[in-house]
Amino acid sequence: MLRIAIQSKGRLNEESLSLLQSIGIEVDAPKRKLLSKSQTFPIEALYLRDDDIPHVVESGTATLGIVGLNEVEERGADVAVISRLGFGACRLSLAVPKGEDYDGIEWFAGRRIATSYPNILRKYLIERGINAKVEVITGSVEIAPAVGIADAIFDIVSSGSTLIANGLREVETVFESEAVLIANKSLTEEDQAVIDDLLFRIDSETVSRGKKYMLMNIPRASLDEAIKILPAMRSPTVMPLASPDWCSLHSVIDAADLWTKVRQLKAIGAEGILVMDVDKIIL
Ligand code: PRT
Ligand code: ZN
Repeated sequence: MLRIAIQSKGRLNEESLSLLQSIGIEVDAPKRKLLSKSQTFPIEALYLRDDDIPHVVESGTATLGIVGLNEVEERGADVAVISRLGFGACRLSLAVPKGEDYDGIEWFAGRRIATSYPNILRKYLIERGINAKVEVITGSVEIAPAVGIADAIFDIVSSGSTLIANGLREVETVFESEAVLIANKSLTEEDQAVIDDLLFRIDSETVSRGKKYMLMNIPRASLDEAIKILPAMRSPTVMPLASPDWCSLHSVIDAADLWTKVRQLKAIGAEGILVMDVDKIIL
């Protein structure tokens, strides 16, 4: 039975569990239980605070963990990052009060920077030869300049609205993060086989995320142009229709491109366009 550490509550909890569910692994949500065995896969979930996950995986108490890459980096955990999971995206950035005349990284020399990520920040400052004072605070870092604890902050940003609400301006992006799957570095053969299966399933899930299946009727005369608009995994599927002047074209596209593609295809005569969700893509 392989153990996977998952955040017990907080931003990554729900998406970690729904990722497992989407690849056929059902585990009970963390109510009162710290551990929950899956009935559908040889795995058990261990629910923890995200701060503890890198160390628990490094020590082998859990073989796997789902956690923000920022936590792995900050704690300097000696674990293997085996997959980027495509959710929990954020960045660690430096921000200054918006009225400041910021003219580059030198601005921080001699200033106080509040953060909950002192290790990543110190490394960044040392690499650039900036001598600043790092003030470690946990929680509500964004209010530090307003209350006079610091001149600037180094914190997690996703939409940026928290910075704006606190009169701060993001000036340097230091570290890009997302949720990752981490593994202990010494694995048994049996663990490795289970992990290979898990990674295969996760890859299929990540590939199909944000994809749409699209089919339409297209005049034969426009087929070459349509194929240029719709680059599929290999190339689009073309099927004949009863009328020899028309064919049916099928392809998988990024959902983000949908309306641009629809406009281009309509312009070359596409009709009866059908768009469907993609559940899984097994490459
Ligand atoms: O209780 P536990 O210790 O487990 O959780 P936690 O409170 O330490 O962490 P949690 O649940 O807040 O975040 C877990 C992980 O989610 C982080 O380590 C990041 O990897 C990731 N993540 C993604 C974020 C954000 N986006 C995010 N926006 N973590 C925090 N934030 C904060 C941000 O600092 C700001 O204060 O959310 C606020 C809103 O951000 P904006 O920019 O959208 O306004
Ligand atoms: Zn935490």
